[in-house]
Amino acid sequence: MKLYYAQATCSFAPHVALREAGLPFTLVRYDMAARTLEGGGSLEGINEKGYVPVLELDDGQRLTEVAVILQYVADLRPEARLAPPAGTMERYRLQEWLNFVATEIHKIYWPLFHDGSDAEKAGARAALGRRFGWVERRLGVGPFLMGETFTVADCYLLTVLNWTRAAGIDLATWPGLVDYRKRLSERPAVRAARETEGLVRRG
Ligand SMILES: N[C@@H](CCC(=O)N[C@@H](CS)C(=O)NCC(=O)O)C(=O)O
Repeated sequence: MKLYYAQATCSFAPHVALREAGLPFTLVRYDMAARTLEGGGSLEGINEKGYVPVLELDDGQRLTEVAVILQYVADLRPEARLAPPAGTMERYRLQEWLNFVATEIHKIYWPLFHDGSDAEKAGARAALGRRFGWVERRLGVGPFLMGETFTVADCYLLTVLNWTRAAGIDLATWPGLVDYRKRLSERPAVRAARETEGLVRRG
């Protein structure tokens, strides 16, 4: 399998999931600033929608959309317990989280990273703040979104929490989320993904 990714973007979530699952994969880097794809070609040539992540399967099929790629990866390695079995109520709970992170957090950042007006940026920060407060309450003292078990929903939430500083949001407002982010960042798969994407500060 091949994951098309861009540094520190939402593709970080499937990148971590692939490592958590212990699956073999290669990476192809998309440079968002230069709009170039490692090895040549264009991102649109890989995904007409023009964005990462794209997971290319060994038979050449390509899968897009973070929430779907995450579940696909989890289902390839059920013993890693990255998602409850399909058809169970717990699986719908996982999908509830994935959809929430995608539509109520991930996409709400848009004006903060794409030259939104000051009013749009303030609105986005306020909306994100309300959602972070709610997530913090839901997390309670449980280590992960689904309780005791780390799942692909955590891969996604961690990814979007990693953007707060760049978006001018002080995560310290939600100490529970600071702890959660720290806890997850210490996982070997997360460390390895950060290292590979060049996100580890040296010296
Ligand atoms: N709905 C898509 C959104 C993916 C998306 O927003 N990708 C961003 C990075 S987080 C991207 O590749 N942007 C390309 C660009 O801005 O050039 C998904 O869930 O996978």
